[in-house]
Amino acid sequence: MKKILLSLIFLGSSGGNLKAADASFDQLLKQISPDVKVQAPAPSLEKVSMSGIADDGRYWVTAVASDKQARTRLMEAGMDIVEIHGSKVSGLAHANTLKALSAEKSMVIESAITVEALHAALSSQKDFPTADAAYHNYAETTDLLKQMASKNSDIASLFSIGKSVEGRDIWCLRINSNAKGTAKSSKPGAFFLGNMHAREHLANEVPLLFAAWLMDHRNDADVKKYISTLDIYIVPMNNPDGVEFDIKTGKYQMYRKNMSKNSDGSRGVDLNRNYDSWWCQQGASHSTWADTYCGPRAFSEPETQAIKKFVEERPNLRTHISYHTYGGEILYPWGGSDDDVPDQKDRAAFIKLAGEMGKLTGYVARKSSDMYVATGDSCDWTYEAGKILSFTFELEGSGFYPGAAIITRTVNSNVKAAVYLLSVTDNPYK
Ligand code: 0X9
Ligand code: ZN
Repeated sequence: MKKILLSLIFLGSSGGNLKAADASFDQLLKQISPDVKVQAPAPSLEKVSMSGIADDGRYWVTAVASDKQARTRLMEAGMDIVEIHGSKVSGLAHANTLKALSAEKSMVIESAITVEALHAALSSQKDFPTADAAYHNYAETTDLLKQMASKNSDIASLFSIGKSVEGRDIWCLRINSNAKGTAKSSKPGAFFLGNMHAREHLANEVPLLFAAWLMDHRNDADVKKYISTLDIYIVPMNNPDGVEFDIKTGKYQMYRKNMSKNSDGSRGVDLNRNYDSWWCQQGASHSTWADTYCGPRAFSEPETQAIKKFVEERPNLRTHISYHTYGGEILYPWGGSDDDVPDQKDRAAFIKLAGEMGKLTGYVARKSSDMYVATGDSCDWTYEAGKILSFTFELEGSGFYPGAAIITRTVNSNVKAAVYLLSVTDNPYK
């Protein structure tokens, strides 16, 4: 029974891949429709206390136990056998049990690693819970972006805007009929950014599948025009380390921040409090353990530095959406101040554009600080530093883990809003 349980755990992450390697936008959406038969949820390795942080004095032990009696003996000695492989068994044993076992000559311990190390070893094999397998993890997001770039190499290119704390590339798909990679362009630019908060997985799906939609519809008259007249950038996953941490046990961790190691050993900085726009003055915390920790200084994090550099190197950017979840809102600056932006022309454009995109999505348009004042906000910074008309989308849904069925409708309505933004990017004030 236990043996079967563990086999299922290992199969759970690789089996039933719903994302074909060369799927089109329509196929991708079909695959994630609610009708898709989802496998029974993979059992979680509760026994190993897979919280990702637990180190409770237990070890993952492999011991020699050639028959039932030997296994019984091990269990009596306190070992929790989880897996049986011929004459060997693996499972959990507390340090005190291990001490007792090694003192007994008849018991042969082959290896013993801490639960933390086991967690690290297993982490590469874990993924979204099976019911949410339609969501793209980092490797799947990377694969899909690479595939789009290679299949459409005349109009699309992929490059990394920098690396995360743990060294993952932060990928950017660029769509532009002549300029590729990091080559400069003077065409008006639109910048779509997703998933800076780890647990907001829908905020990766929307820009990622918007890219897939653009590739599939590249010959539609309007899309064709945008591809040849605009410089379009899509960075769907700004916080890949946080995303992977949130899903790697197969059970969501409700994790928000990046994976920086703070000086006191706690983890993470809130990337949406780390920008240099009234940094850490309101609605942000100096406490390292807080979910709204602003970091030791503005732009202390590689994930925000990458965006800073990206924006500063592209003065042609005119419009921007940063995708978050949840609540169904379209927010415009300021988020860090109760004031309105001083430029009346910009203010009018913010209200007009947010209102139009609100009609297409059903989201409520309002000034960001009307939700709450929070400084260090990315969209305040992109607006102030680059004069980019910047919007925070809080995608629909009533929780951070709304299930896979929400993806299709959210992507469809957001494709409309994103296309609208492209339609005004040449002159957002018209
Ligand atoms: O608090 C945030 O960073 C955003 N909400 S979320 O639930 N996705 O974390 C809202 C950002 C809006 N900006 C400001 N109010 N400054
Ligand atoms: Zn967010």
